[in-house]
Amino acid sequence: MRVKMILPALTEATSPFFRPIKYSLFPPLGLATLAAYLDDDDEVTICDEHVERLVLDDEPDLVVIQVYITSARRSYQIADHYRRRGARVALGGLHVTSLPDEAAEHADHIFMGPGEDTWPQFLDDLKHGTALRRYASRERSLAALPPIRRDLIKRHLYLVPNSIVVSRGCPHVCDFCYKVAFFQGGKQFYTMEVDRALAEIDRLPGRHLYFLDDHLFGNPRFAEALFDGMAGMGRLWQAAGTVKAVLEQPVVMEKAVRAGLRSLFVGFETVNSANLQEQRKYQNIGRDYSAAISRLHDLGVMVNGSFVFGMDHDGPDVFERTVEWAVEQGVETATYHILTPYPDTALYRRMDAEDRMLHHDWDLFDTRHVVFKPQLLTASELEAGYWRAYRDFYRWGSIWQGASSKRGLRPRLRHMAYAGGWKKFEPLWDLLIRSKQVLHALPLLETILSGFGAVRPGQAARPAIATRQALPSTPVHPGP
Ligand code: B12
Ligand code: SF4
Repeated sequence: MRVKMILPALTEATSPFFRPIKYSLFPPLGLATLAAYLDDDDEVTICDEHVERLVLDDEPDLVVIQVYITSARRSYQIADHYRRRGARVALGGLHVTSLPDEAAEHADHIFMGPGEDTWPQFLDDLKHGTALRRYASRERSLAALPPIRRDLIKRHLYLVPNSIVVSRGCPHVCDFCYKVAFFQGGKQFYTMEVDRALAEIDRLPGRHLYFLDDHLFGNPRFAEALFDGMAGMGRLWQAAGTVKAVLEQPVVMEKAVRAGLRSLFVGFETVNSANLQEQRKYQNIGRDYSAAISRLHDLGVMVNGSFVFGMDHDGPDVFERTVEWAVEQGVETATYHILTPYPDTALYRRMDAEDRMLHHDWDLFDTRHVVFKPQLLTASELEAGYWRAYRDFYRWGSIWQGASSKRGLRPRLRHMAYAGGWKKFEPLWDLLIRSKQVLHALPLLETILSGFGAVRPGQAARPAIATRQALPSTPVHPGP
């Protein structure tokens, strides 16, 4: 069987004028995971439209498309095209799970939730001529996961080809997050077996890794065993975690650093605690954000702070307050989002019930546009404030001020290089992407930045850790 797997892109990612680096960061791991279940004699390709041109005049037997909300329109176009050409089309992913009826109009088969149980079942049904129109995931386990087909990934097109996920979901429940909707009907958080996770890490060449897990520290026992196993592997890695994990799991955190953790994406979301109550982000309420940041900095870990604007208690001063706070804390990189009610989340249901949704143009549900009526701000104030926050945080003056909060010249230079690297050199990134040389930037960055990265003994909690190299604090969603 000829199988074509596609990750369609939103328009801006394919623009001939400018391609933001964020779309060339990570390869399509979800599709490479599904490809692993195919037979050896199946002919399979993966096309990621963010980084390559999609050829549309071929004749695959089965087309598999991963649909995100912002790429839904493009995904449906491609699906309709291939169905007209006689191919069988399967759609799955986050947006299909949120709105299965919408997706079903463009597909022969749709899949809701993670694919590790439904996809092999479908392949088996297909062989027996009994494939269903809809599959909904119920059995949640990573125990029988075959090795991901990384051979299908065009590594040279990505800055961070070594992305990895060793768990699915998250133990928390936040109103604005896609997670509850995606994992409904089964376990909301589960991990690989530690040995399998270590084997997967071992398969990855080079030193650098990026864990894309929603919450790598969500199961402390698993995390501790994983980091113990990784100690001595000589890896340098980045991941996402919560304020709670930083403050309440000191031993796990130290083990993470010893295993190579160099930057952490932390969802602070808001500097306004009434908002946290409203969004049911209970794990952040009453936590000392500053203490978490100091703790990470003392360990030599850089912080990518993630913040959401537009919650009901946010007034016109929220942008300046948030930026000032992050700069004062010496946060290295910041990612801002406009609150976006994704369909089938608790937030969406509340906004819809209050008649506050402005439209359903999914292209604009990209966290950079206002798609609902904010409470204490107008939509244009919110959008303008969001862009201003980016400008203000990444001004040289702010970068300098953030760097000045560090002790010693090297940490300061490192801060300047990282923060500046993402936002001030965008034309250079664009050039590297166009010339398909982006992977070459990884060792280059490692080499340049490791000079700044060494923290002098005594400045970090553990000298053994402090003398190792550091990596850029690559944000998962590095800005607009
Ligand atoms: C890495 C990442 C990116 C990367 C690359 C994405 C990629 N190459 O896949 C980049 C930086 C480009 C990116 C961009 C954006 N992202 Co992003 N990203 C992620 C992140 C952190 C990890 C994705 C991942 O690899 N997961 C691991 C793999 C194994 O899981 P998976 O991809 O979901 O695949 C599984 C299932 O979905 C399912 N499946 C998927 N497709 C199909 C198809 C079939 C047929 C079947 C059977 C099953 C199936 O099976 C797979 C195996 O279980 C997620 C958060 C998360 N933890 O998932 C956010 C996330 C996907 N991003 C999100 C958003 C909002 C965006 C942006 C809009 C942000 C912005 N402001 O620009 C853009 C636009 C993306 C687009 N193209 O439309 C949201 C999506 C919300 C939604 N409802 O769609 C998420 C969930 C973050 C969040 N918490 O809100 N992102
Ligand atoms: S902690 Fe993060 S991943 Fe977990 S439910 Fe909240 S927003 Fe979603």
